[in-house]
Amino acid sequence: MQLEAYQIADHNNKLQEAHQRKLSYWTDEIANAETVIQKLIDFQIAIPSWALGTGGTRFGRFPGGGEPRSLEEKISDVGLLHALNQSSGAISLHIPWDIPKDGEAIKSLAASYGLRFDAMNSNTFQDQPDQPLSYKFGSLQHVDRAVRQQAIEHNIEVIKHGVALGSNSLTVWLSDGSCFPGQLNFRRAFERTLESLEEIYAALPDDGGTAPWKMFVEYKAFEPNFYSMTVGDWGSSLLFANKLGPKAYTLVDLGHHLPNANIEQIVALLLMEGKLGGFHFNDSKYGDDDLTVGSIRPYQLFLIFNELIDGMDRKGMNHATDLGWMIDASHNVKDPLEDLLQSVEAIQLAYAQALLVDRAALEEAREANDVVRAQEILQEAFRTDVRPLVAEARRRAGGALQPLTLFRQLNIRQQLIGERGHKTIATGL
Ligand code: PSV
Ligand code: MN
Ligand code: MN
Repeated sequence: MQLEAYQIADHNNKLQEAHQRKLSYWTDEIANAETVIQKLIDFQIAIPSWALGTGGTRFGRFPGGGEPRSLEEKISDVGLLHALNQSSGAISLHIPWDIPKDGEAIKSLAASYGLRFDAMNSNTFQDQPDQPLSYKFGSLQHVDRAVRQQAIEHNIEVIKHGVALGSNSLTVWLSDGSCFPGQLNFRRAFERTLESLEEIYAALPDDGGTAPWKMFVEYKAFEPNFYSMTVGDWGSSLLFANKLGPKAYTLVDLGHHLPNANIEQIVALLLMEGKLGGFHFNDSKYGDDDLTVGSIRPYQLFLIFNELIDGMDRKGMNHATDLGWMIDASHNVKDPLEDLLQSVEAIQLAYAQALLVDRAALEEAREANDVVRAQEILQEAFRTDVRPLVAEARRRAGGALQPLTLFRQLNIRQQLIGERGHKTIATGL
């Protein structure tokens, strides 16, 4: 199904008066309101193809109705999200969960919804039915050269799919590691992984006139290996990225840290080093919970954006294009499309709030060791209701003032169930 422009216009017309009232108040209050709105319009967040169906990454899946049955239907779902919020203009694919059979056709289908392809994700953390060698004891770190070679070739295959789709980045997340002390020689596992990554890195396409290809090395502290992870933290990811070269970066997935890690500090330092590549946004209370962005720790999300803006401004980076902005969230108890609308909005709110921080005053307070004032400056921004600015950005871009409300009013899920049936299961974990 596709949304018609009049459906969005009708919805916006009904809400316009109330919206304008709130917006006028805040545009009077906030000196840089116009800049914030413009930055929000330019800011696009990639939707993961594996989050369009229900199902967390662990235990049982409890599929809802009308889930996409093919890559084409997944693209159509992201198209729906983008029509509603005008901020989900990209899709991130996992191979082999979503193999494009005809790259050109898939690319133009996506373009018909205004979507482009963000980072491609390889998968050497599961064995596929037709795969000769097993990843039970790792992939790029494996003691057997033949297993490593298979995993390297898979990653190169993923790059090729990405080239056909117009993507320009590869995210490598490895489940490699060990579950018991003694199982693995840490140093040799690192060296073998580096060697394998070097071969994949060498296969990244040259510039070719488009944006240069990047490799994102995603770290994770635990799971599925529980004693050691070979790319277990930002330190090891940064080591790999530095050794690999200028096209390699660290990718931060918010759920991949040990409890209470100071993620905003990690972000600040990676940016300082020019090695932050992008994000997998989600939220968590305990571990890699993959919950809706901003549902548990919205202040942490704001503090991360606060560092991002500071760091990107200092380096003259373009907020919209110089980092990969992706969601990595998925679970059983919500409609996945509603969930993704919530996640995108949470990211936009944190971004907008962080854009309000009075940076000069904050630096002054820091220089004077005025801890109270520094905290007040941050919390003043965090407690500002930026929802009207985010809604205005959506409206100006052609989206809905309240995407979630419209999603429900139009009975979109019921319509998808009508088209696709009750018992459909999207591919993915
Ligand atoms: C692993 O937990 C991870 O965060 C990686 O990004 C994977 O690609 C994704 O989740 C799979 O769901
Ligand atoms: Mn991730
Ligand atoms: Mn994860």
